[in-house]
Amino acid sequence: MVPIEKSASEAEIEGVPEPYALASLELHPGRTVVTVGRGTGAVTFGGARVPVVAGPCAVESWEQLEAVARAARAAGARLLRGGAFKPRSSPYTFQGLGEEGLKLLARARELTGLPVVTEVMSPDAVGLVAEYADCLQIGARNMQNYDLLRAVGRASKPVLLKRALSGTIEELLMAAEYVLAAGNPEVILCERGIRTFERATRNTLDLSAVPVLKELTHLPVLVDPSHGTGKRSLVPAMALAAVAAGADGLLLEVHPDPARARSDGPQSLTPADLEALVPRLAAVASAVGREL
Ligand SMILES: [Mn+2]
Repeated sequence: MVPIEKSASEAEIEGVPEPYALASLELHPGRTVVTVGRGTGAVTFGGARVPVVAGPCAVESWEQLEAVARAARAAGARLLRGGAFKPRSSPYTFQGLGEEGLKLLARARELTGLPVVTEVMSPDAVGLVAEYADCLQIGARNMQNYDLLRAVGRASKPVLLKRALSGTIEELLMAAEYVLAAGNPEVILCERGIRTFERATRNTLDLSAVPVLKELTHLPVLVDPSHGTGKRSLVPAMALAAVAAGADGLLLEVHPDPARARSDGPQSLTPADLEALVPRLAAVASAVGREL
C-alpha cells in the first residue's frame, strides 16, 4: 500500500471553496504553458501555437509506425501519438504491443525528432512508460482512476488527461487536481467526446468544453476529434471547429491503411488526409490569432 502523500499546497488551499484550487484560473496567475520533449523537438501547449499531435491509435508494427511518423512529420505535426497499452472495450480485441510498442515509439522519435505521447494504464507501469515517453496519457476510461492519477502526479513527465466518456467538466478538473496536488504541474486536458443519446457519431464532441475550460482553468486544452466523432469524414470539420473554438492543440489518429488498422480504423485519417487538413488548420489558427 503506497502511503497517500499530503500535498505541500494543502495548507494554502484550505478554506478555498473550489474543489480544484490548483487547477483554477482564478487562483493562478496567467496560463500554464506545458513543454513536451527536449531540445529542438520540444513542443509547447498553451502558448501562441496550436500543435497537431498525430499517430495511430495503436502501435502495430515498425512498418506501420514508421510510415505514420514520417507522414506526421512531413505534414507538420509536432508530436507523435501511439498506444502501446490499449484499454479496449472488448477483452478479445488487440490489447497493444506493450513494452515492445514503447521501444518502437522511442525509435520513431529518434528517426523523426518528434516527441512521443502514449497511454499508461496502471500505477505499476508509470515508471516504465515514463522511461520511453515524453508525455504520459491518461485515457478516458481512467480519468477517475485516482491511484493512477497520483502515480503520474509523482512522475517527472507532462500528463495528457482525457475527459471520461461520462465525465463532467468539473470532474475532469478534479481529476487534474489529483495530478497537480501530487506535485506534477504539467497537465494538459483533452476533450474527446462524451456519451449522449446521439448515435450518428461515436461520441458527442463537446466543443463548448473548450471555452468553458478556458474560463475555469489555466491548463492547456486539447481536442481529439477522432474519438469525438468516430468517423473519418467528420474529423476535418471538427478539427477546424476546435481550433476556431480556442483549442491549444489537436489529437488526430492517422493510419497508413485504415481499413487494416487493428483499432479505430474507421476514425483514422490517412496520411494524405492529414496533409490536406494541416494547411486548413493553419488558416483557421491564423484567423483566431494563433499559429500551428
Ligand atoms: Mn483510438
